[in-house]
Amino acid sequence: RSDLKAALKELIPQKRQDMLKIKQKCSDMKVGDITVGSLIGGMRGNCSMFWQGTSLDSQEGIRFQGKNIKECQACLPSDPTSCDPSDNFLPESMLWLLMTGNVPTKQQASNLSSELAYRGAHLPDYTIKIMRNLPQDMHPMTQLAIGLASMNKSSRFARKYEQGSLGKNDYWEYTLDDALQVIASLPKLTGLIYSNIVSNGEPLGQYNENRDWSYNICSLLGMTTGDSINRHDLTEQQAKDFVNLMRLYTGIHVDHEGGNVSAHTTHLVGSALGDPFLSYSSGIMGLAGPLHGLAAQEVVKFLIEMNSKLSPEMPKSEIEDYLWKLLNSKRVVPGYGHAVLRKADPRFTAMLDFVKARPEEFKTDRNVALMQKLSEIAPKVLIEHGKTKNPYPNVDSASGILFYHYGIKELLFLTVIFGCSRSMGPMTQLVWDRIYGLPIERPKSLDMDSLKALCHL
Ligand code: FCX
Repeated sequence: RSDLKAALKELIPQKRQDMLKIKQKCSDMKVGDITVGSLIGGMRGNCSMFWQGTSLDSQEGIRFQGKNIKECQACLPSDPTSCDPSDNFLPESMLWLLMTGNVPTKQQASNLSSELAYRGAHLPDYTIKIMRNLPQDMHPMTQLAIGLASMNKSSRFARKYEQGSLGKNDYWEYTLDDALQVIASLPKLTGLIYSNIVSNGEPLGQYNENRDWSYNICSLLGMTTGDSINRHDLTEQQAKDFVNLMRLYTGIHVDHEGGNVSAHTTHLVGSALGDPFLSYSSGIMGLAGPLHGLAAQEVVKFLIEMNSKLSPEMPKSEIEDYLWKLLNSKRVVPGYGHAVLRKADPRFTAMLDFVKARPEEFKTDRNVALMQKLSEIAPKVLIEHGKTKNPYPNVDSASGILFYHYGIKELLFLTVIFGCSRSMGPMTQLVWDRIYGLPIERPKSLDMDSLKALCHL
């Protein structure tokens, strides 16, 4: 076991006191005004959620407990078994940072990684049975949501709550146990889904309790050289790079403050005291939408399709024409725009840096080349088009095509990898929701008559 629970126990009294003070002294303080535009416009700009781990600045992008991506890359511990300085930090380090607000020591990160590896080694029999019986062509995100929801049977929080023996102040401990179990189970669930899709359920790799969370995801996808089938004949270096891509991707997709669909859904369902399995299963359903998590897959389709229509040199004029045709047919350019961000997504920059650090690996990949070209050309076209508030690339414009490069060609599956990563932020928040004893969410809605009356119509 890691000492995460002990670290939280130390933090809780002060944090609870802070929250109590805020509640007692500032409950009537105004945060902002809600406009009719926001009411019928997806609540944009309506600041009405509390979210502890991350915040999104429209200009600078995501900050994890106040730290931007570069700062996280500089301070979060990486795989303790490797001495390669170019290794990305472990997502487990990020989880510690999100949960506690502190950068973990190497030992703390390593212990948390071991705890997750231990917890994730055995899925319940009934979950494995359910997963193995799902149709091969069922949407991978549906499979993931089903797998997670089935594990509610083993929820410690749900059991204790049902027994009626749990005081409100102690909810968080059982929620933390479940939350860590959700995160820990994702490599195996992901492996089961992928093997269901590509190999008739035959395992593609081995789960190793001595390896980190991302490594186990890669291994179970058949993407490591040591303990998996290595379906794509990856070289040692490619397999190592793929593990680092997985750590990078899953390390920076953990959270994007509270209002995005997957995080908000998890929080909302959890607010009714749903356990972490049910709450995150719902979040996964939200992530599956094409305007949210599925966008990475849309981008890959888009790049492949566009590449098939372009001349080999990919001239700028042809790319511009292609984009205009798309926009004139009222379709969106996938991978561009954002509900909050107003600059290029720093997560996109991080993915691009991964490519730039490996020029030999990517030099013949036309899709990756097009992804890079588009990031220079599409913003100008979108600005001229004049609708999009943010004409710059978001992370999805680069992420999927990198997984595709190494051999993950089953596009619908890409969002499952996103789902592994996104568990960490919303699960952190659920634990803190319980620590603070936050109530069920229940915003007021207005019907059409009330809206018309308000607008004097
Ligand atoms: N291409 C063309 N038009 C776009 C566009 C794009 N990439 N992005 C936004 N627009 C259009 C909108 O469709 C809207 O048009 P309308 O007035 O006719 O309805 C107008 O520009 C204003 O939208 P805007 O306020 O800028 O954006 P929203 O907050 O409504 O939507 C998303 C944000 C991300 C949904 C939108 O930019 C989009 O559809 N992008 C493409 C899909 C995508 O990449 N999604 C991933 C987002 C992200 F990373 C994530 O959450 O996972």
